Amino acid sequence: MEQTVFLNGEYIERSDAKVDIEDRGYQFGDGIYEVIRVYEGTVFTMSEHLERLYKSAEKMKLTVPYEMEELTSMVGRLIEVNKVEDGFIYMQVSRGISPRQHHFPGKDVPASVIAYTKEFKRPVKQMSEGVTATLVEDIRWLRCDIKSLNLLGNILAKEEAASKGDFEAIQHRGETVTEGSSSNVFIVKDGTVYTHPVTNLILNGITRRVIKDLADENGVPFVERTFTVEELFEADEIFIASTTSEVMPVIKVDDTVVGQGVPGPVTMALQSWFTDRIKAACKKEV
Ligand code: DCS
Repeated sequence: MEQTVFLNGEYIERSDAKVDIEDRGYQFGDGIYEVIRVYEGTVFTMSEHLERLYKSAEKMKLTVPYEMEELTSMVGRLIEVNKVEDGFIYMQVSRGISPRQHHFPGKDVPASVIAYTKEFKRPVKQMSEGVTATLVEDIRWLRCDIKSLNLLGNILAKEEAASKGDFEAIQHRGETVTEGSSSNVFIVKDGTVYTHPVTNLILNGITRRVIKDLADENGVPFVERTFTVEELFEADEIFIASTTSEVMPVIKVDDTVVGQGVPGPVTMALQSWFTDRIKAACKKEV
């Protein structure tokens, strides 16, 4: 059966959803997006994602033409009609359709909003076995806090990793490790978790926030400070985190084996508390 998608206020079939060639999202990547997880038909951390969407919009002087409640009910409706069990919602807002010119179109041009759902299973095998990563120079712009559609830097990084058979690219600016191409990066040293502080150089990940919360709740020291490439290679454990990867152990970076070469105890504890958090969220909604 065809999937229903949301396109500027209408719920239509996927194959009927057409985007104008002068949409600024298409021509400039002039827009923002969110990926929101669904577990057992329940949306996970939805308000956090929507709040970040509004924040990204504000930072790029874009007006989202819907209120939070409207986006919330739109998400609910898409999940219902598409009968999403385990999957995600992709939502995108661009600066609308207007003849190509770099400066903003007039205020009368409304933003384009699209959303669709996809089935997606939790990556349980990779979560239990761990994945490998490639270290790459972070060549992105200086506003990585905005969840921009402009992902060329991230794409080139991910492609470099993928071409080597690795799951993720861990990026660094000079000596400092920033984040993955589509995830945040954490190291564990002597029982303490370290991750890049929330600045313009990383995306303030929602999964990162849940992990910080879980670490605090369970008495695991969690330190938000930059760490170096050298510290990365000397870490006891490394993991990455995102909406789709959850708490994902990294067991090798380039040719360097991390710790014992298997997912470490702190990573696995966080992963298991994360699963409990998902289960609790699902139960609450029923
Ligand atoms: N950093 C970057 C550059 C990301 O693209 C993402 C998520 C994260 C960190 C982690 O953020 P969340 O925990 O809020 O997901 N990227 C999304 C994406 O593009 N696909 O899946 C998640």
